[in-house]
Amino acid sequence: NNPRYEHFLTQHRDEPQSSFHGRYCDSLMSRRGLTRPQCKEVNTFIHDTKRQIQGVCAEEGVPFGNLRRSRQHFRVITCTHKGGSTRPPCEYKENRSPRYIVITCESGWPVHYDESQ
Ligand code: T3P
Repeated sequence: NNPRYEHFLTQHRDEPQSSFHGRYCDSLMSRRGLTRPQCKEVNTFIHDTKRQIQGVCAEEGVPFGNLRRSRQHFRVITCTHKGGSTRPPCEYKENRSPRYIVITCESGWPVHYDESQ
């Protein structure tokens, strides 16, 4: 229905959390097409239901400038490119601490991930 929302889910939702035997970011960033033609620098994956994520655009979120910040922590993994070559294969470090998510909503649909806090 909403292509920007579908794109958001492809880039930012991984539920249930994939298991890649220790190479979570390197594997999932590649599988989701985020390492071609260049290694994307930073990308966060949210481990939760579509309903919970979309809720941030409604009562589960609060205004944060023009964006929405979640009221509660989400289980997220943020992948940050380790540096070196920007060409694949891409190596990432992982931050697994639960954090607030900050997103852009469009007509009640998440369409852009801004940051985690
Ligand atoms: P996109 O707009 O494709 O969702 O900010 C630039 C990109 O980095 C943006 O991509 C979102 C992504 N990003 C994360 O996914 N997590 C983060 O914590 C930060 C800072 C950026």
